[in-house]
Amino acid sequence: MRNLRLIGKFPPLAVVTALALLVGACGTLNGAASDDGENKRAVDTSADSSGAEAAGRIEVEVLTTGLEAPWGATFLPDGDALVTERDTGRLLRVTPDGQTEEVQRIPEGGSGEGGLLGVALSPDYERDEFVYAYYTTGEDNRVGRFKLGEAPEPILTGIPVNTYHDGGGLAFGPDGMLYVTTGDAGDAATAQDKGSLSGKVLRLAPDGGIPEDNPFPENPVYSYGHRNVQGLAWDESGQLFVSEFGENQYDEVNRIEAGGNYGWPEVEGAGGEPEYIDPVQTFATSEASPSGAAIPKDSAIPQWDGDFFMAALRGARLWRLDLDSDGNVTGKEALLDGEYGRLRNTVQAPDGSLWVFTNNRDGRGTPGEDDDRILRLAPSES
Ligand SMILES: [Ca+2]
Repeated sequence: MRNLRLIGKFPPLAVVTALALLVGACGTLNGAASDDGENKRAVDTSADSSGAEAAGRIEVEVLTTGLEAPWGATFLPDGDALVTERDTGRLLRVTPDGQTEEVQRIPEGGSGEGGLLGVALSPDYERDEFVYAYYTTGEDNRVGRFKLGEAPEPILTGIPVNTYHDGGGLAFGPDGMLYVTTGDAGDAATAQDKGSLSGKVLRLAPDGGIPEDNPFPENPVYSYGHRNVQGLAWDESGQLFVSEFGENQYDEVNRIEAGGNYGWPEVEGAGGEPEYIDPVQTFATSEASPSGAAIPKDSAIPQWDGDFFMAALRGARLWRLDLDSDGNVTGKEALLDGEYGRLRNTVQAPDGSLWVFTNNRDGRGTPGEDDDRILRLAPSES
């Protein structure tokens, strides 16, 4: 397992010096600012014992401040991000250097955990210019698609809605299909009902139709028995992993198989019962409560390539899981632990960096004056 650590925990001598100099400017001992800006901090990494990877320091930069509960993100071909804000319904355009501009508002009627949630870009965006969003109305959660500036046209409606457990994850898989994650909307038994859209991972064609190779005929359900899934990410082989909120004991990371039953509400965490697929990793809800997830690729951050990252709300940290070639978890590590408050999402930007969203203005946090923020994690240039 890689020996990666936070400077705040085990500061190397040189960094202790820098830290001492910068405490006044930063007002915190949680990290060390780098030389090139007081808004940058460092996460120290060291190479594998094999020395095969040129692993170096990871720098944490505050890219954007002043957001309000940012939730979903996707990237346009020009490198700008589209970012949703859950409660304002704003769709923002964020440049690679963190400047923000409101594109439009998606009318939504959510309260609590509902609102404007996931956003995804058509895999054929250059040609069709479609953006997809998951949002809450007065009567349901739904997925709509639209061209920027236009009103969304619903392609999937009737996802059960509640103040809690509204799911909201949205992403195109490597197979070109749209995956949608839903919550049980407070009615746990529906997670086991393949005729209900709640407590599921759904798989749709880009036009909202049901793919012929879905596991259940004429049914958007791809996997079921979920409590509240929000994060989804695929590894290099095309295997889907999701993050899932547990109830009182165990949050889960699940490796998704078509047609699989993940146990809720019969089982929370690993039950070991043959009819249910156990999670590949569980967490105490106090250290996770996980939302968005990402698996960085393309060796942009060599020591993190292919690892599963998951933003934790209540846990206020970024979890990194080592996955082996079979998709089993072989190690885990908490990053940014307690340093930035509640974390909602993480996504890899086109330049390879990992963006992380805080969620201290979602009604459950203690926002600082800069919240909410987008953090950018990338190899140190120095
Ligand atoms: Ca489960």
